[in-house]
Amino acid sequence: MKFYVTTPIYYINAEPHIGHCYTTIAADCLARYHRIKGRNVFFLTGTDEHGDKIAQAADRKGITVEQFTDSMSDVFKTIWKKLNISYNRFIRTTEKEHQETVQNVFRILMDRGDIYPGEYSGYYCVHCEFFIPKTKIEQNNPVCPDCKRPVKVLAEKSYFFRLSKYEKPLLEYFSKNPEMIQPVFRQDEVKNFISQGLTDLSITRQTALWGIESPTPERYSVYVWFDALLNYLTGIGFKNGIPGEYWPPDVQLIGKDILRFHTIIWPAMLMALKLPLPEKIFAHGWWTMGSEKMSKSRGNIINPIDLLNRYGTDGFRYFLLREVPFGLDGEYSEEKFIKRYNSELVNDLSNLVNRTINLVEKLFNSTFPDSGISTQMEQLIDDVLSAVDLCMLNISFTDALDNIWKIVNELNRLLDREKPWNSPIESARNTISQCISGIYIISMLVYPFIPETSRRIWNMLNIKYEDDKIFLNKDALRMVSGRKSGKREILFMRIKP
Ligand code: ME8
Repeated sequence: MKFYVTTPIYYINAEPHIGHCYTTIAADCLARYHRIKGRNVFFLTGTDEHGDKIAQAADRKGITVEQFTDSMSDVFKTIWKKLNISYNRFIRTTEKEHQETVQNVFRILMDRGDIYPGEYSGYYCVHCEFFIPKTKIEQNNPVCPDCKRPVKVLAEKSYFFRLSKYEKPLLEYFSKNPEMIQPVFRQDEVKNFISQGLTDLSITRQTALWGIESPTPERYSVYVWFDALLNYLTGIGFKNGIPGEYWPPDVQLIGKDILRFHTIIWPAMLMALKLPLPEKIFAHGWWTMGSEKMSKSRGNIINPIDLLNRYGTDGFRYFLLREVPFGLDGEYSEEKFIKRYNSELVNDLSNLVNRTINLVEKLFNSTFPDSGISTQMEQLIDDVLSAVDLCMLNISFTDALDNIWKIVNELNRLLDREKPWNSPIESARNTISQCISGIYIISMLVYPFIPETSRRIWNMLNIKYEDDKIFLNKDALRMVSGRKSGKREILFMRIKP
């Protein structure tokens, strides 16, 4: 079974911040989960490199736009490496293959009459890359209704995508497929917007500084969003109108800021191309700082590299996935970060593993005892495995981790209650066996969230896994018993608040 997951492709006018890391880590977590469930996963991310604001950013640095886009896409790749992001492809919209897709799609839709020439008259916000109709702008104060920046006045010949034609088909599709837009509370916003009427979309710019050329005699620049959305097709090898084996996407993760692009323009483009629509588009909330959206332009961002250097990749991944229910907004503070890190990673997980391996060394000459697993523990593991599966299908990372922590907490309670360091050896053997089996399952279950930590636990359990041979499988419990333990290490050290 295949699983195709995507993130937005990020603008490269500035460096990534926590918000970009959030979507990408979430997609990585899904990709890793579905891989260990044995699915054929394709995980696509990348960078959105066209548009005036990119050209202007290069200009400000005094380098060519090619030099700028090369160096900035490397900045993104470097941070994804530090964050252990296991993408299958990193796509750049400046790649030749992508330009071909965009021009190819443009031609197909023109041949079908879904793209036609006309004239655009209205406003354009370079920052939001958005055409704004005259009715949405106050004449004496022409600023973007979203970002409040001054807008450009446009009156130019342009090609249009016949978006209005898809008003009814989109509404019909959403009522027949209520699972597509997630979380469900976002659906009304989209449906209401469509019901107010869709106008055809200008998809070329005569005066844009930097973009893909339209395959028309005038050679305009293709509108950045029309270009960017098509990355999801190029990324999996779209050729001559055929998208290949991974189509359609199983999950497309986005932030709520770009919901309408992904749930109106994008599905309408796919309908025009006569391609199946994505199974699920999930719009998560925003990380805020002092109640304002964290954003490059507001300058209220947390530099992820600082956090990574201080607390490590897995602490960072864990916090982002655990702190806020996926779909809602969340306010970032270092205090919250440290609190969660110390209580859940240090006190619960790290201590459990350290205590257990320490007892294996002391009581069992560093050899894992092997008295099987109790029916109660097996029941708990079974329950957690099914609960986590459901959470991951529903993209509910917090609930998945809550469930995994049921095993962590149960094992800590077991150790506190049974005190194996102080009990007859047979009883200690039984307690430690439960702990080892439980820790093994925990190490598999946390792998999508904190993969480096799983590797460190596997080292202590003396198990070696190749990346493509990790399977979430309860039967593998038996492989631990009878082995020598590996070198013990502390997984997470307490942070002083
Ligand atoms: O919109 N909290 O790129 P972009 C949570 N290139 N997530 C955030 C966030 C925040 N404060 N800030 C950003 C674009 N994000 C287009 C996309 S796709 C075909 C083209 C995340 O660099 C979130 O995923 O502005 C959001 O949707 C995305 O970054 C916007 O990134």
